[in-house]
Amino acid sequence: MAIADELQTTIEHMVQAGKGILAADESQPTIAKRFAPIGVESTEENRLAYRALLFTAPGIEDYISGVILFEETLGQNGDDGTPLPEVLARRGIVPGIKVDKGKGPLALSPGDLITYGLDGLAERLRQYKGQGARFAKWREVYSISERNPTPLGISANAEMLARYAAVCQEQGIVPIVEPEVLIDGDHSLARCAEVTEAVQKEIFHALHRHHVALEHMILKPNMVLPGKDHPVRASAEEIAAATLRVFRRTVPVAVPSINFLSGGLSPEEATANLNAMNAGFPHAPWLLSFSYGRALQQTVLQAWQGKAENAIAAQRALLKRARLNGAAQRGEYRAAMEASD
Ligand code: 5MM
Repeated sequence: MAIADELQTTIEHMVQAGKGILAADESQPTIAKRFAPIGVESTEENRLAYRALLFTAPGIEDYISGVILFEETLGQNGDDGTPLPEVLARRGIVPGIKVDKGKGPLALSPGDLITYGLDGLAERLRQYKGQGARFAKWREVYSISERNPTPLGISANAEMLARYAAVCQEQGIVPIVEPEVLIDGDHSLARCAEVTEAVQKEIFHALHRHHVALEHMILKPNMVLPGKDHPVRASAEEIAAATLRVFRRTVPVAVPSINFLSGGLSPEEATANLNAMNAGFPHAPWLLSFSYGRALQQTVLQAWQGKAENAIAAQRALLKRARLNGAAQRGEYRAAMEASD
């Protein structure tokens, strides 16, 4: 199949009304942090048990079109020996892979961060594709302070995202481009809007420079929110309006889907904010959906507690959040739905 056809097929499977993406690509330090509060040690066996539970949850394929995996998971097998990517693919869920190698300081630019992992990326993608991955994800992270992100931080991160996306498309892998402006800090919603707008503008300039086909990528950004220590909270409607104002100004309509990250919001807030976007702006030119990690998994971890006998309750918790976010994608979520199983 020609590469453009391959990319288009993957996009059509991933971008569907009422569906979103499950981010289950926690790196080893992050999954250890998620397991710690429930007293589960992050061993290979426990990570496999937990992720196999997620991927086999009955009914999630009605609301989840793709799952982002960590490299270790891509090579693991379920109980019957079926590779986990195949377990997902058989259910009509597209397996993807996080390909960045984490972040660190941007040299000579205090407060700015940069993500590593471009060296050897084409070879790694060929291997991941052989293991079943059809899309990839790369995350750049921006902290807000009075001076950050700096113009250099914004341009260096955009360049990384664009180079990654170009390598992915060359290999027939759909890139998820994830720029996360962090919620940490006491900045206002207006400051988050200003930074997010600058970040998005630079990214789309860079994608254009690197010949990335916008039709064959997915954007995974933060919502526009006040910092978590800001004294004034914003309603879901205010967040939706501020978020869409920024994305209408910056994201070309050729991009098929914007799948938001949850970024430390509670599961209910993440769902309500997505719903407010779809209910308030039904004619947005892109699908507005989710690619949540914590907001889909928090209740699952609480139900599971590392015990096999809790697996069914944990799977039900995942199905519930997937269903409610599927409803939010259609603008049909109501807070009263939280009371149902
Ligand atoms: C699931 O967490 C992902 C991996 O993070 P690390 O590489 O830091 O372990 C993360 O990239 C995630 O895909 C996004 O941040 C969205 O997750 P949230 O929890 O913000 O919805």
